[in-house]
Amino acid sequence: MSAVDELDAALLAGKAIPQLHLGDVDEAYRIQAALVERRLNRGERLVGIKMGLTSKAKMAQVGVDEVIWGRLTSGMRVSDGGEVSVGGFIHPRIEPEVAFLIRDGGISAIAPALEIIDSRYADFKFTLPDVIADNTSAAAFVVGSWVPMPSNVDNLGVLLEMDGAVVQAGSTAAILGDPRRAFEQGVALAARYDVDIEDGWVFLAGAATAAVPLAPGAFVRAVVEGLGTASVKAVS
Ligand code: OOG
Ligand code: MG
Repeated sequence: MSAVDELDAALLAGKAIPQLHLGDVDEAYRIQAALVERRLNRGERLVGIKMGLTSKAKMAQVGVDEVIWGRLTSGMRVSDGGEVSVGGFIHPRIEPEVAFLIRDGGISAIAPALEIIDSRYADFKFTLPDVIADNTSAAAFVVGSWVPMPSNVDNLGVLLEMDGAVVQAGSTAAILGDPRRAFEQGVALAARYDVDIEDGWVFLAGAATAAVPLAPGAFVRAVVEGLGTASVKAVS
């Protein structure tokens, strides 16, 4: 089986595979593109891009210390305050993010967000090219209400709450010093890999804190100072 076949089978079956030990980043992005193409052929649409490992907390959690990017599809989007079915995932984790709304190649609004990641590799063990090929562990995401860009977004408090208790706390400063830097890098990376960013796309800047395991029954909320909240209920 090819890497694309293996990763797609793991996604569809909700069953982990051993890490692939891929060695080349450009090859890994080609695998990612082909893997996401399978989802598009099954009726999904591209709705945005996501950055990963833009904070030290995330880099430390998975032992990879380079910024990565992945593709977001319509099938991953969960409405704010809605339910996400996690039964088909392997070992889902959830993390607080900020999202940008893209218009004319720039940022037109910002929102608190949640990302659910679910590495298709056993124990979340992967090399940099492995995680890139696996579409940067993307599984689902929630975007809160869009609000106008404040003049500064480089030090907003970020909380991740589970069933009302704070389980992670951080700041948008953790995201490359300023999440707008993640946007700039993401736009540059997308151009390098021939991705045409479209109006209305969502841009996830990367988690500000480490991710936490997500089990059915949990109610999770991201709170970003001055922006509001994004929430989701995990169901089986
Ligand atoms: C890789 C995905 C990282 C983020 O926000 O840093 C990511 C992983 O942690 O499995 O989405
Ligand atoms: Mg993320």
